[in-house]
Amino acid sequence: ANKFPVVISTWNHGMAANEAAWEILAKGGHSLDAVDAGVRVPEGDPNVITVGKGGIPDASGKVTLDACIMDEKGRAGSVSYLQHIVHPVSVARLVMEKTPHVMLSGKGALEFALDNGFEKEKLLTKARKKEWKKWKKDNKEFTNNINIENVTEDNHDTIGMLALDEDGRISGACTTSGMGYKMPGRVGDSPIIGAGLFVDGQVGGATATGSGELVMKTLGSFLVVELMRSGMSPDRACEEAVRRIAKKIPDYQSHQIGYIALNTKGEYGSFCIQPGFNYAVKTAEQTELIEAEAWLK
Ligand code: SD4
Repeated sequence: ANKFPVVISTWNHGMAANEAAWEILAKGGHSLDAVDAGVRVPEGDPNVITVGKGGIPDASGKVTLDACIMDEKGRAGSVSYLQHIVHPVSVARLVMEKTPHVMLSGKGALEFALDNGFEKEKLLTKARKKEWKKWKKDNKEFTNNINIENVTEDNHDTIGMLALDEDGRISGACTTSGMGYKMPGRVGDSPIIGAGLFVDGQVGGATATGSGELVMKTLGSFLVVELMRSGMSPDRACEEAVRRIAKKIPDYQSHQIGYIALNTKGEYGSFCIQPGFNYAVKTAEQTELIEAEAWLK
């Protein structure tokens, strides 16, 4: 029996996102439409506090979004440091489909979005503004702290999603407001093709969540896909990419990274640094939240 369609995505909010993706996959739709629709759910949900609307702002109180998307043909689109737009993933998709480029950033990305019918919206909600004001009061001196306190509990909501449709086409998307209270101008791994997300139509896809700097330094998602190309299972490929971080990055123990991966046979897996990372899986028979195996026990 076919192990697909299948969709997987990071964290608890992946459950609702998978449902939206499944509506498209169940009808025989394209995985690209599925991941776009899927990750738009947390992007539009003000209670998901590190994706889209309602995301935690940077240290200066601005909500700046990073996102990317990739399909089975290896096409890719990305936006970084995008402000005022609720659905950066859909802007990234337009970059892929309507421009000769892969990535648009900042003001240019915003202008491109507005020119293409996206509306300017307020992304900083009252709740996030209140928390930010308190954070500012308590942290008069800004420390560029990207360690574990910033990526556990409430602040771990980057969504990365991978889907394999009925016709065996794989696509992926990744979208985030990034590390909470990040340095103004900081861009993480999520919009970087090969870091936060990578898809190869012949092999599979991978996506990352956690301290983006560690993922960028090891080009994690690309690494996971290349390991799967050489024959590793999704689980072991994710583990090996975490091992690479543990080998190369001295203070990795104070960070969380979670990888998820899906191959073109429909097999999926994950691995993380710290216990506590989970991901959502949806197939015709299965709707499940799975606890990832961790490097540190
Ligand atoms: C970033 N990787 O901006 C994102 C943040 C994240 O779970 O995934 N948090 O570095």
